[in-house]
Amino acid sequence: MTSVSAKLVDALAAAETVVVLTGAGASAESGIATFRDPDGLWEQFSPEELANVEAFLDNPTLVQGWYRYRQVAIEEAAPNAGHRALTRLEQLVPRFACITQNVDNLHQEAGTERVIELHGNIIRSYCIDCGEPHTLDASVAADDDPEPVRCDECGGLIRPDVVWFGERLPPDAIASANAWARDADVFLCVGTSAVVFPAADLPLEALDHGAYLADVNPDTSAVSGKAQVHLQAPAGEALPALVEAVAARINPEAA
Ligand code: BV8
Ligand code: ZN
Repeated sequence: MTSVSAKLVDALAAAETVVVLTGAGASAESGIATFRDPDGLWEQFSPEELANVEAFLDNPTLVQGWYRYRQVAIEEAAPNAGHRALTRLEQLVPRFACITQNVDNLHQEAGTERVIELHGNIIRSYCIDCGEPHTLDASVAADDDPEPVRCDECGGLIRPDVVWFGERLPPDAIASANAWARDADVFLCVGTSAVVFPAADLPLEALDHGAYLADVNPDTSAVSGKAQVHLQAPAGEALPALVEAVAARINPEAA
């Protein structure tokens, strides 16, 4: 039985506003590779080569192929117990927001209502010239067609609706995320190394505004040392146990 910290359960049970920031680790137990772990995406591919607009314009077929490859993995994946526990936590507390760096749509598929996507969503694509929404058909393997996928309207290149390095985050998403971080009574970091900005500023923003900060990560992240509690366990184990304890605290008769 994963140990849950009594102090964190107290803080969550008493909280008006709970905010969560998730990273690739939250989807690891759904079979989606993280970025920086030993077998992570950045082991095989480099962000410089693939996750920026220059690389895309240099070699659109390669970058489209890489996103199709990830889309296949994401379409085959299902939310894990960690995603589902966050959906339950949202139903237990008065105000809740899940801010995610993930582009895999798994929080939404787990039924979480308020999901703030900081880095976009891999399921959506659009034309870089006319902006027409489009889909990058994951079933078409990259090497089948050397020609990049183009817009039927204007012939422009189709790109995934994700935020690449060097690109501005969606202004409304980052503004909303900062507002929730400042309002948080409890701020939970789940499965993030917290090294990509401005997302990594959010837990610090919450701390500066008096939030109780917790980190759920089997390894040590850039915020573990600043957190009041570090649950060193996989999210799919730590979160169900934690939310169960909070539910029992909030309505003991239901427990
Ligand atoms: C911008 C979408 C400017 C695409 C992504 C300040 C200082 C230094 C650098 C910068 C700075 N400000 C900006 C920068 C540059 C850059 C940046 O931060 N670079 C870093 C690398 C130093 N930031 C940007 O470029 C941003 N844009 O600044 O624009 C601007 C402003 C105005 C106008 C014009 C321009 C854009 C950043 C977003 C890039 N896009 N993703 C795609 O997915 O393809 S980032 C991508 O990588 C993810 O979204 C995520 O954010 C990041 C990966 O981090 P994590 O998700 O945390 O994953 P990671 O693998 O690292 O860690 C996983 C963790 O989980 C580990 O700790 C592991 O232990 C843990 N774990 C594993 N298993 C489990 C687990 N935890 C729980 N349970 C488990 N089972
Ligand atoms: Zn177009």
